[in-house]
Amino acid sequence: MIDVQSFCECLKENGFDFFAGVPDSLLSGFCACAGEIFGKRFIISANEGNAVGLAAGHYLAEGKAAVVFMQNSGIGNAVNPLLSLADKYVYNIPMLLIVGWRGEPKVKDEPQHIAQGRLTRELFNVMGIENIVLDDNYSETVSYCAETVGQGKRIALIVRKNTFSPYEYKAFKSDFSMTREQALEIITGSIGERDIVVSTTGKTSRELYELRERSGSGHGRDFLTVGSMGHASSIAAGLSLSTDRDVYCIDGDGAFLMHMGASAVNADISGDNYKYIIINNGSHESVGGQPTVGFKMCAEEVLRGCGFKNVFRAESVDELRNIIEKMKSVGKSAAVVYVKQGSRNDLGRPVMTPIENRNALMEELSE
Ligand SMILES: Cc1ncc(C[n+]2csc(CCOP(=O)(O)OP(=O)(O)O)c2C)c(N)n1
Repeated sequence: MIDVQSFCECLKENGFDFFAGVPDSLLSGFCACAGEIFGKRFIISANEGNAVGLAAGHYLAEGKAAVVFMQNSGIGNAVNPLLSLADKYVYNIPMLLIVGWRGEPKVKDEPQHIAQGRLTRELFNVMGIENIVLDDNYSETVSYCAETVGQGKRIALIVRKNTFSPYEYKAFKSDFSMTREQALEIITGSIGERDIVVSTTGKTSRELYELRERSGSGHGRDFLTVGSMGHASSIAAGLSLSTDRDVYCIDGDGAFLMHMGASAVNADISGDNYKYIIINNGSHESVGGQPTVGFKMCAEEVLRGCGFKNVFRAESVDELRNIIEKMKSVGKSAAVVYVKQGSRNDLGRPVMTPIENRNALMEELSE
């Protein structure tokens, strides 16, 4: 196991002092520690492609390679700027990529990580980006990376599960009273019995799954967006166009930010049965609690600007109950629910497969 503090110091000694990326649970110790050491030069970007953009801007201004960090799920978001901006046939921007390897072959992981894990190194290979699996011998590896970026190239460090030591994240604490799970309980308990719920990536979907198990209400009206972070809102919008049932998307602030443009299109195309709810905890809580800009911006104003005429805000249990009643009657609407960070330590994972989930929902919708 690599001590994250020594690893961050090693990066610094080798000239890496600017970071941009989207956090990952395998990188949570690294993100916590690097955030503390590098302060404003450690940026949590809205998506992984934006991180490549930030790294390019940094290189243009300082002539130095930045570090771009991500979970391997985010490679897809980064491919376009890696190939059409940073590639040697375009602007040839050097950078060091640090990539969490979910779904590593032969390591047990969730279905949404399997293909991505199997293809991770191959994807870098076809992009012409040298990639090395990080091991305890990191000091030599980091100086090799410094040499490589010094030659104007891109190089990736692939990080296995349990590579980095844990590092206590000095998370900010918000004063909101509800937890995400309480909010979910209220929402699912207040909406109509036939309504469909599309939930976002991470613990939201895991909590929704457990809530349905506890209440015995079945999973047939839920679509758990276990992967493809940032796309739950579009899945819900697409679905809502061909059903007369109300369709609730329960999103996270990190996921909303990742593909924020989708909200403008979804507000435009959807009908009165589309109900969009962001549960805003100001962080990427599912992967370690790294901050988003969720509390620095006004998501309600953004949603209004996107074309939702009815936008609500809730900070307490009573307010949430109230706004769900309003959402049921006003037609197309959106809401931002402010919650504190945190989740149960004993939170499980769905035992139903994604295909079973898909089939149950499609059967329900055909009734
Ligand atoms: C494209 C992509 N990047 C990163 C991840 C890793 N990831 C899974 S859940 C999550 C955090 C989601 O944050 P938010 O939407 O705010 O929900 P919260 O966990 O706070 O409830 C991240 C970064 C991912 N699954 N996909």
